[in-house]
Amino acid sequence: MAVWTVYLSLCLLIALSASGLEPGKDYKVNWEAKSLHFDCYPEAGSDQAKCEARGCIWEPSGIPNAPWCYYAETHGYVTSNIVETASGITVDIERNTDFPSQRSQSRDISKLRVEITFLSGKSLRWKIFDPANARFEVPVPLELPSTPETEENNRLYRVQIQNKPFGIQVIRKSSEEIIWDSAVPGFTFSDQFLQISTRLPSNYVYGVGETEHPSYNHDLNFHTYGLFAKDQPPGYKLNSYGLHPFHMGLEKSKNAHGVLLLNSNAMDVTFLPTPALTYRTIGGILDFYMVMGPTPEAVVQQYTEIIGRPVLPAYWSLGFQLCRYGYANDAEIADLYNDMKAAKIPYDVQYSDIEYMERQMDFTLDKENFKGLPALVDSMRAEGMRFIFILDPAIAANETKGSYPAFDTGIEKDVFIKWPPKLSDDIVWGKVWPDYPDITVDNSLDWDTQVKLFRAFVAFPDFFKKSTAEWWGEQIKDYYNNVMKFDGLWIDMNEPASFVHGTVGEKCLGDQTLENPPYMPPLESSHRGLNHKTMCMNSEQILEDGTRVKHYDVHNLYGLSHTKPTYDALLSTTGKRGVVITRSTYPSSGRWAGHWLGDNYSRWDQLLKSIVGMMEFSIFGIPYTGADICGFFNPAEYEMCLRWMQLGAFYPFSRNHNTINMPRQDPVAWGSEFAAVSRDVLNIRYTLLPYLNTLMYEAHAHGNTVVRPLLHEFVTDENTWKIDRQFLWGPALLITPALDPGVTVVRGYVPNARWYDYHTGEAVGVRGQFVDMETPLWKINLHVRGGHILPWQKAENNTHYSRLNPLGLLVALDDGGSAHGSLFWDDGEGIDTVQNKRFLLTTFTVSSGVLTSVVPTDGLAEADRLTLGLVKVWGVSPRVTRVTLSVTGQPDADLPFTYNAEVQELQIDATSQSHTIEKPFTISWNEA
Ligand SMILES: *[C@@H]1O[C@H](CO)[C@@H](O)[C@H](O)[C@H]1NC(C)=O
Ligand SMILES: *[C@@H]1O[C@H](CO)[C@@H](O)[C@H](O)[C@H]1NC(C)=O
Ligand SMILES: CC(=O)N[C@H]1CO[C@H](CO)[C@@H](O)[C@@H]1O
Repeated sequence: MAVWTVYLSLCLLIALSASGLEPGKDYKVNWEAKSLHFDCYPEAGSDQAKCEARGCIWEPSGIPNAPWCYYAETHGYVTSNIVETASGITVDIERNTDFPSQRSQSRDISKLRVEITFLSGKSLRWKIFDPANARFEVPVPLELPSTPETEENNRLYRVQIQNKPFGIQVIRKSSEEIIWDSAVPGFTFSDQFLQISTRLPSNYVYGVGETEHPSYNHDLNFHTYGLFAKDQPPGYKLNSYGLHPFHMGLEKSKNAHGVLLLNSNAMDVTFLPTPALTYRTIGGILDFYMVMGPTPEAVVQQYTEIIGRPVLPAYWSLGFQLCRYGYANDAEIADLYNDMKAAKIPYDVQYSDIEYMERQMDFTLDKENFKGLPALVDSMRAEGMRFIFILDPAIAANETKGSYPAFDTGIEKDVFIKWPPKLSDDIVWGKVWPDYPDITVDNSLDWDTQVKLFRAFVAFPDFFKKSTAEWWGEQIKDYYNNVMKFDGLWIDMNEPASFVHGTVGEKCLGDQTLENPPYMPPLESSHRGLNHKTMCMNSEQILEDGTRVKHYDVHNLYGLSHTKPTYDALLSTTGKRGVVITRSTYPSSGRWAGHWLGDNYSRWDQLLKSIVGMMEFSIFGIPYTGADICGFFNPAEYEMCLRWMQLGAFYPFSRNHNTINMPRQDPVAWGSEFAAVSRDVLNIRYTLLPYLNTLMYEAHAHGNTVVRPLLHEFVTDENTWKIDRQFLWGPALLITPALDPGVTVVRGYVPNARWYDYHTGEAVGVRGQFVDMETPLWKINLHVRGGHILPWQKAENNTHYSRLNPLGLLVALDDGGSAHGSLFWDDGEGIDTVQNKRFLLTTFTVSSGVLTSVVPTDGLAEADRLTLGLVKVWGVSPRVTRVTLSVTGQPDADLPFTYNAEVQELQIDATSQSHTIEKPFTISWNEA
């Protein structure tokens, strides 16, 4: 220990003198940060004796949250056999028995196999498992290359194995940087406690969810995040609805890589100033996937190639949406719709939360208060509107036999989760929203009493089983055909959430170390066990191949298992692709659904956090996201809600949603000024939907991000590495919202490019700088990047009508007078239009005053064709005298235009030509 400390001090002195810094108090953090102190006692209540009993080193530290008990240098495993082949490396490792066992209740697994596979030139996998006894492995199918990359020269990386302690080092060949380095103390592999740490190549690391983060780039000062799917509104250090053990890291060379730990047990991740991170999980195996980028966008493309590319949502789902929990009746929804129409605020989707159901039971309709809802749905749909209804997984169990088919048929088909047969053949009953029949609910009683007296027993379907997916699909189809139409589905409470802990009576059968494991990650209410607000961990689920697994291992997959059957049922029922929104997610959920950021609060801080949340879900491969605009809990306040409407107009999933018993917060609830600001900003959203939709296509086809952190476009500029108060739509639209009360100016970064003010079309004239932007209450700052062409359409009251308008182009020229862009267009709601090439893809280029279109894919049905409308060109400096349209086989046509010399804007109106854009065209402007 002493030698180690001296060595570190020497390093420190060398580092300090090399950097020209003087040793002093401020650098103490740095000193400790450079050391390799990995926490040997993350649980509460450590002391010297307990620490040393683990063979670790006790040394109090003045640095907040720094570990006082840390692993000795060689703690971990040692290698005993290394076999290298063209496609990977296999290593046998053994526990270094110089050190005692870590946790007596969690059996050490002393001999392990490590399998490293060179998946492709840009990706690799390392799997650490028990070769003697099969352990649980995550049953999520990944899309892996069929053959590994055996040609060394084609790989961006090299792998080195270190002994004592055993560790894997991944080196990026181009920079010789070690970007993964687990040759650090503390590696542990026992039955219910697995731990691995790695050094990070820089202080810039993003992702790991789902928890609320105050900034997009992580604070590395010893912050630990517990991860476990829970019905838990986001809050400081609280684990919420989903699990995403994925992060993106930047390197000193300004390259980026991504790492997934494919494990579905409860876990935690600690960020350390070394810089380093530690994973601790309580089951399964250690199965890592790394993608090499080298750009941040390429990281997401490669990651989604493995976990599956995001679904293409229906075009209408990009429209604005309104919801609240607690509409009193269908008349309230009808009134809201009429008020929105009168205020001319564009909107596409209306929801109903659980109030439309009879006693909150799936697949029922409240025939008293919502008896007019099916007819309202029909009439609104006839006007181009869409409906989305909520469904929870839990099915009520106390209805009279024969009166509730969802439960009766579920019993017949044996779809509900039960105990392991050796313990009981009963269902693991929970309680959620459904009420008992024939009772009068008294909302004035406290929550626990209400749950006890009024909430019915519920059963949780096991969605892994094929029979469950079929049963679920039948319920959805019957409801659509016999009760009410819908266009999308919203699945909630699928962590799964329960109002009793574990089961009714709160006594979980069987192995209690599953409910209260020997190591408990720091979770919300972890002192109450893993089953707090969910089902018992010893409940048994059955995978599609018949394997029996414990809820303990698959809890975090419940939402994912619920999502695909819901999406499949939506498609087969409606014959359209629609959209599914889910609360609980896991890697690959994006293949079937979008995600709203949960039950957030109506508070100013949530505006910024929603940007962080969206950026994280962008890299998790779920681009269709957004927070509840104006917040879910608590009353909203005028200015906050107005600023949130402006920000939310740029959420891919743009929905204003509110909880029960709160004052209204929809855009027509606040008077005419508020309605006007909402209308204006939503008109901008609707105008740009062809661009947003094209980005959604690029996410679906290539894995690009939609809400894009600035660092994805400007990674060589370190200023962008920390920016999370601004975001981009794709490469070209910069959004700088006002996020604080009372502001009239917002400070924003203008990255190094030519940018135009969206509202005026004028070039802003600065670049690579932070600037103060005016943000009066009516205005959100939007900038368009020179060099890009954005497709647009005039906004209408909903997308059914806006889609009929001619296609406009917004051409923002770069310094050299060039620009490019593209348009994806299909029927907006067909199934598999991309796979079946039933779409139009057009690319546009401008150079030297000539706009040219090229059509790589022309599979659009005639009915869905678009004509060319208004083309706006920004940054045209010389005066224009003539504009012509050329189409092969037709005489050139002169086009009417206007030129504004002050703004340098050329507006060309091609409407009169009725030119349909699947035919390539050229527009030329002659400059005087
Ligand atoms: C509700 O159903 C459960 C499961 O069948 C049963 O055990 C319980 O007694 C029922 N409760 C009532 C009030 O009917
Ligand atoms: C929406 O706009 C279209 C086209 O302008 C119009 O025909 C239709 O009546 C409007 N619908 C509603 C519900 O306002
Ligand atoms: C406003 C907002 O959405 N805040 C948080 C809501 O919850 C998600 C997680 O579910 C966070 O990521 C958001 O930051």
